[in-house]
Amino acid sequence: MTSTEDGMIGRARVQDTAELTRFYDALGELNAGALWTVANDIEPWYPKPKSVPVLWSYRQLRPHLLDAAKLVSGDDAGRRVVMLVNPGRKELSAAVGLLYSGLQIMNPGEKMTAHRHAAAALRFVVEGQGAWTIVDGDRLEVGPRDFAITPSGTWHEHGNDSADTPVIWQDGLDIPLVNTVDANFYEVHPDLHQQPGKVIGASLLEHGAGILKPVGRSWQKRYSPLLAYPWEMTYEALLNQARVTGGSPYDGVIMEYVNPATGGSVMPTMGAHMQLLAPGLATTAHRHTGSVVYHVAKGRGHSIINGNRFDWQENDIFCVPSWAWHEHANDSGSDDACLFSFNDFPFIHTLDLYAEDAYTENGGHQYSD
Ligand code: 1HN
Repeated sequence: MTSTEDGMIGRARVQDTAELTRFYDALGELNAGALWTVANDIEPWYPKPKSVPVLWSYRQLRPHLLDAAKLVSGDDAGRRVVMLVNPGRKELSAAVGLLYSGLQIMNPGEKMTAHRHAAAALRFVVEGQGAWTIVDGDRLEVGPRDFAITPSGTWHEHGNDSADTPVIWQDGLDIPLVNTVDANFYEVHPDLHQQPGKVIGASLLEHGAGILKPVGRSWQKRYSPLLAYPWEMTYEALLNQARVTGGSPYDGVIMEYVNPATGGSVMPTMGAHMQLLAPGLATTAHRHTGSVVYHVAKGRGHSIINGNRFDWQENDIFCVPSWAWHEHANDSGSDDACLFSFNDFPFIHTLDLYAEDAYTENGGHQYSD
């Protein structure tokens, strides 16, 4: 096993002296510093995220969302969102790692103006009928447990056509990532609204067949040409998969929402999964680089994240920071549980930074302390 002693040779281990303190001060005056004073912090033996595991209770947050719907107009807020803030990531407005998330509420009959930004977004619908979003001219109509994407640079605007019920959905964005690399841009649509195409849900009609893909339609973009992923198709795919395999020891039956043109992730910075935990299933712990935000799409259970137990029920949201041990359990003996999740894995993989470790009796077998 690798030693992780900071006093060993090979690690910075200079003791402070009065003379060194004067030396550090002099460097500081010149906007410089001695690497060995920070080396062990900026080169941790293994990832040490500032993010902590958090569970956001939907039951507790929902009344505040309804308050927000009364307190601010959609037009004034731009987007009426209660964001999910990780206590270790406040300065970045991140839910975990470099991922942002929030719960957005739209009143009956309300519609938001169109804009676009370099940051990419995704939505997972929680409740309400009548929700729609227009993404680059494609009008998508979405309901509970549907998943939709708003890739980087696409014009988007949303609304709720219901006469009497609010719509609540979860937003996920890579905004902390895009801001960290100082690459974000924002634009309001010159006409405030787009002109939608004639066919509703065109991307789903064209690219949603699953076993067939259109011939002669080339797609050069880095994100999926399919923008909406309905729950019914997703759940059916999971149930079919579960008839053939028990899935992964860490995740149960888990499937990735894909770009049907490539089989890869839906967007270059963020990916998304839906997983099914059979009644009574408890998974084995593992850890990996990359951050994940979970939404309980169905059922009840618990997850143990770095030794802390989080009990969850439908519509709760929780996060797993990079390199945190985690395992999930379905606490019902009769009903399945489904977890939707989104992550930064595509970005982590692009940079060859993915690492994974299975839990063993001595607490993991590589890079561990
Ligand atoms: C955004 O554009 C939306 O379009 C929601 O609904 C949340 C959070 C940060 C930045 C942009 C939306 C957002 C956002």
